[in-house]
Amino acid sequence: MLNGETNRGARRKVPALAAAVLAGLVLAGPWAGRAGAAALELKKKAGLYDVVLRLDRNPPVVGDNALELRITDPSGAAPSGAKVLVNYYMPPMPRMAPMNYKSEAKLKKDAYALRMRLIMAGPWVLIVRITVGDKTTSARFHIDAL
Ligand SMILES: [Cu+2]
Repeated sequence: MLNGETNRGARRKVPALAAAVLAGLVLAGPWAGRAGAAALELKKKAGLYDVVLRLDRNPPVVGDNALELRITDPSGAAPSGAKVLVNYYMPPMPRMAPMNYKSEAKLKKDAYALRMRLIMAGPWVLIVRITVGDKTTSARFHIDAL
């Protein structure tokens, strides 16, 4: 009796579980790309390197933006011992004090991370300088902060 009830209960749970798994697949499937749209992702070349820039805010905002840079060489590997400097600035505007900042992005797991504080809405230029050994290459990105 108790077993029967348990089994019936288990049988009843199967469709619910299947539905949950399907919902999970749907969420991880086409919708995952949609969730990813919450971040801004841009891709550029710096010499031979592919640089993928990712900002947690899309559009970028006035204030703090978490910046991540994924750098790979033509074989798909991350360069070892790279120093990554980010120079971000607003193109000069009339009656605007120069807004030009430099900061080193620090390697965290597989990406170089930096908290970037944008103090004004409008266009910003990001120059990512990658130094490996005595060689420096750079990539330039354009973003608009709201
Ligand atoms: Cu400005």
